[in-house]
Amino acid sequence: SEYKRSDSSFGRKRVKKDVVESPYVSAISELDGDTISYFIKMKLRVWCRQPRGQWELGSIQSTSGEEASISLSNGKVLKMARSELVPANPDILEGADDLIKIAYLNEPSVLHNLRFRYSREMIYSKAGPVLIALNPFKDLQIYGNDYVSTYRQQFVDTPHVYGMVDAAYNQMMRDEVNQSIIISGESGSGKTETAKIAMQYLAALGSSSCGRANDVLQTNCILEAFGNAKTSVNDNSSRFGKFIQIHFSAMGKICGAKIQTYLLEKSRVVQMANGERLYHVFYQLCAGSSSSLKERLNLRAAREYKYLNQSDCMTVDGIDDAKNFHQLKKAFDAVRICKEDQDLIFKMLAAILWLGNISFKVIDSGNHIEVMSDEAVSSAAMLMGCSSQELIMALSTHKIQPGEDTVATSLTLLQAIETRDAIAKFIYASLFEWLVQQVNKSLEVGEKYTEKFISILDFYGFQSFQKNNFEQFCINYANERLQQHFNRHLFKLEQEVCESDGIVCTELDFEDNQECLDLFEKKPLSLFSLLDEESNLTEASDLTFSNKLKNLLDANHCFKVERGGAFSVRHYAGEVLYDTNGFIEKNRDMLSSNSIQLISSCNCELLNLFSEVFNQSEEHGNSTFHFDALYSQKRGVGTNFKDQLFKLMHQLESSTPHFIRCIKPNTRKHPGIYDNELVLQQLRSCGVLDAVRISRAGYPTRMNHQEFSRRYEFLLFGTDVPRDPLSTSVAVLQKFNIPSEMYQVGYTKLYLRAGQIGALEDKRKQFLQGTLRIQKCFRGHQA
Ligand code: AD9
Ligand code: MG
Repeated sequence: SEYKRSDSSFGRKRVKKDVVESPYVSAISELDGDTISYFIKMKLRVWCRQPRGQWELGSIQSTSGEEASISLSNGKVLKMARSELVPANPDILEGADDLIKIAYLNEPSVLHNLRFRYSREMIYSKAGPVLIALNPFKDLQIYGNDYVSTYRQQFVDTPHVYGMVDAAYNQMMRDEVNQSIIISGESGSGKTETAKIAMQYLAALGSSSCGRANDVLQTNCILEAFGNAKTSVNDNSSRFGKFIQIHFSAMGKICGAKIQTYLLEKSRVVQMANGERLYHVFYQLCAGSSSSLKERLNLRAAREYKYLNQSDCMTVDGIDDAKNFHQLKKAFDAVRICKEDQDLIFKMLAAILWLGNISFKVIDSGNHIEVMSDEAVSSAAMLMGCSSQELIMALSTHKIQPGEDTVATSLTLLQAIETRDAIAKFIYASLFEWLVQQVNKSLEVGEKYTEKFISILDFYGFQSFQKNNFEQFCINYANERLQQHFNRHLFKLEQEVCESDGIVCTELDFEDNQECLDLFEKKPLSLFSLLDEESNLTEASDLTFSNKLKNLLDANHCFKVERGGAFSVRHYAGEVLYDTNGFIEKNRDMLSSNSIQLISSCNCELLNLFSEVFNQSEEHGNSTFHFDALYSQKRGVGTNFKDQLFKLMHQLESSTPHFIRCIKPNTRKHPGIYDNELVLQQLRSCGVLDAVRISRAGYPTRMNHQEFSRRYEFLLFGTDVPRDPLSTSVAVLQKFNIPSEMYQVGYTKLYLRAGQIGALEDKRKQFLQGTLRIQKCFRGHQA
């Protein structure tokens, strides 16, 4: 999973006048001639870029032309180009809990600051209004009841998920406005854990005698069993996006919840990469079911199922499948899924496992197949509620209808395998959807009880691998939408801060990604609409689709045709190359008419329920594509997802957002390791650096008047010190001739341009040193 990135801003519209030139570094961070001489004079530290991109601390000794001589902290002296140097921050800012407080905002300083904190187990930091969470990869003693009450009573204000959720809860109660907590980050960065920590805090605040809070927490166990799996990156990777609304009563107690899921990875029901697993629930069922359940399902050990044993990974360190199965059953009980329904659910899972064991014999010199009539067929048929013969027919033949007569032809090996796997995927995906519905029914709240809600979004982060498919295409589109929401919100927030503090807002530059969004969704010529158009043509293939894109989308600046039917999109987080292979098939998500017939005729309550979707699609002509009877203008998976996302955005937009960005400090899942490059690339793709830039554009340093006057008041020594902190702040600035364009005075805070606080700190140091000298001298004199 190689990350590629592109720093150019090609294809993005600038919507406001440029104030800060460089996208990631505030202008003042570059060392111009004046700053360099100042740094030499004051022996201040600078960051020096090393040949392989790392940064080292040093100080400038001298300069000649474009070259500077630097002494590194290890004693070495280097000659370096000036352009390879950026200023480091004064000591007092080291480990600042909010990146906004850093005077010189450049990449090495941000990275150093987070690293400094991470090495001291301070995994949470702020970037203005955004909470950054670095994955500790170990249990830290910073959660639980004691911490809940500490944050609830606001004894501390150090950054923490609890603090952010507490603020959201208070705002909901005070302003009666719905809140949302939007968590993003790449796989394994800690989104799901963070979401659970947030839910635990809410459950602690909002629990009441009805026990609803606990039921809401129990839903995690169910969704993780069915929607999470071990991947090469994360042992408990969520293979779906999740949006949960937690409803509160007027008294602030949890009274219900509603869950919406997105883009379940269907392919993981039948295949996975080596070293990975299918969904946890399959292993839980095999490891934890009682002997009577095993008997009813004709269940074997996990290693006897082909879907499961195609990977060499059956168990995961630290995951106890049998124990989790018992917890799953308890969670089912908690959300009132009755024993009969639980039995049906397990039956469906066992049916899928047995389907996977069905094998085929090639006959007719390789052109056709026969289904091996064995235990796998009889077990799968028994569990699905059909006869072995019916199942065999569906898996081996294909009906075509020339005129009135139905003719059945035998399938090829590949078609038979695809048909079998498509049935398994269909059953699982329908089961997942149905389960979410059951959970929602159980946690539903009557309108008269629910007042407001806090929702939590745990969605796949931006993905860019060497090969990107339809899944990445949908996921990155969603991230593009979320990014726009993020930018617009921060931008608005910054303006509100300025207005409420009575200062003039700096004109901000932020890169709007509307053109990229248009590429995906603006009809008639958008990626999604063209994909649907093509999916509706019987003769379509991935190649005809990519040709269509080439001819029709060339004008969009975010789009580029690549070789071999591929195309690339300029996303906010970099350019991504998409391989159109499989786009049409995945968008259609079709099932053969034989399979549809089989599922509809099974004597199984759940399968009958699942098959209702086919009737709907015939009636409305808009749900699923069919193998051999394509209706005109059906909506594909892509368009359905787009519509789902529109609804989600609408909900997010009508609530007050709070953003948490999860960062994975290393790919080895080890505590204590901090990989600069990996962190930097995530900070870029989740927009944290942009967030800091927006929040501090123009006037990065903000200090309230009390804080400022307390620290610098003594510099007014010998003059009349004003009585109120605001006037004291102004007097200090004037005494040191800080030019008026370098600051703004707000009602509550002072807003300083970058570098100014550093200059004042130096004055303070000089003054203190001077005082110390006088004192020493005085003592010496006395002695
Ligand atoms: V994925 O996109 O679903 O593959 P997530 O959800 O971002 O991913 P997850 O929350 O599952 O990552 O975290 C991965 C692992 O990191 C967890 O299983 C924990 O072992 C570890 N982790 C994450 N956050 C914390 C934490 N706050 N404290 C301790 C953590 N461990
Ligand atoms: Mg997750």
